[in-house]
Amino acid sequence: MEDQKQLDAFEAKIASGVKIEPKDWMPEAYRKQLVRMMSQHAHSEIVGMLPEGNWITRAPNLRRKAILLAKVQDEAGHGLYLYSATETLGVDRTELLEQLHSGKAKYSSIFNYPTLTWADIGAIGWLVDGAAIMNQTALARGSYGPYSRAMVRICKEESFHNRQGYEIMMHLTQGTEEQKAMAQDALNRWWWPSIMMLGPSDDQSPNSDQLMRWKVKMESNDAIRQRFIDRTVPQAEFIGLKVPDSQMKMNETTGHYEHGPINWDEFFDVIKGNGPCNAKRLKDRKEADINGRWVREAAMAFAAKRVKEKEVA
Ligand code: FAQ
Repeated sequence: MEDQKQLDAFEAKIASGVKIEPKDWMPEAYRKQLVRMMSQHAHSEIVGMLPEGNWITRAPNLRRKAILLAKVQDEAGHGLYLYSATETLGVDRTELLEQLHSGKAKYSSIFNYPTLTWADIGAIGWLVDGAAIMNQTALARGSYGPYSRAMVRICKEESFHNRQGYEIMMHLTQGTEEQKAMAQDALNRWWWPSIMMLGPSDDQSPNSDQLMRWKVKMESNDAIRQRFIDRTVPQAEFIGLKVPDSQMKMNETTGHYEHGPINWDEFFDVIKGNGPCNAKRLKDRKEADINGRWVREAAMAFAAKRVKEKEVA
């Protein structure tokens, strides 16, 4: 009986737009859903550093290199906020990282595709950050305080990422025929995975109902996907590129684009671990964890030394 009362009060709070904070009562299912979604998001940020990190040494000039370095560093920062926000739910990040490294935890499907040319870096900023922002501006209005607040800052940084990606693509499409072809090829390879990264269609999305009822997710996967398509197709046309979907057309009555069928078999295969780069991403992530251990240990030793010094003073 007490639980029902607590649940009603919790749901009334959400309905009136008051944020849920870490020490507030929450149903176990709400906590579990948040840990699942926020940790998958945190993992996506740090695995997402890998395909772009691959191009830092090969960026075409110093300006591009500095921008890409800053972007990849931002993704590490996003991971940090998100692991910290997840820890407010009583879970330890070491445990979450173990789940990632053992292959138990999911991270975004999109990062299991290779970055073959410099144009892929443009396509990631334009399409992947573009899709992520479309999703995350909605999540910034969500019910769990620490997650929604993390989204505000992350979205601001990702808006910059998105523009730098589009600017790379624009620059390439104004270049030689080869550069234009490189930009189109990147769009061809990244378009469908970017559409898919927004999650399975609503009829195959088991978590959406509960998450939307508790305002963790504010909109369905398909609704966000439609908005992303409506915004991105004209951007492609503006720089002389074409999305690789022969059925894409504007429906003048609804004012929305209609797209061809999405290959959901490919999506489910990638999230099961069978995408082109799943094994490499996991291997590189585990190596980064091992190689970074001494830095974490040194930082902890330094922090302990500072505490001791303060105690003496
Ligand atoms: N990849 O019931 P739903 C970024 C799983 S950040 C892998 O619809 P939900 C920044 C899902 O977990 C990108 N798995 O799930 C950046 C579930 O499995 P489970 C990440 C996926 O949670 C840019 C099952 O399918 N963003 O890109 C994916 O209601 C550039 C059924 O699905 C976030 O994580 C997928 N794409 O909706 C970094 C945002 N989609 O756990 C570097 C937060 C679904 O039951 C460079 N997350 N699954 O075993 C969300 O908004 C949601 O979790 C969705 C999925 C929309 C991703």
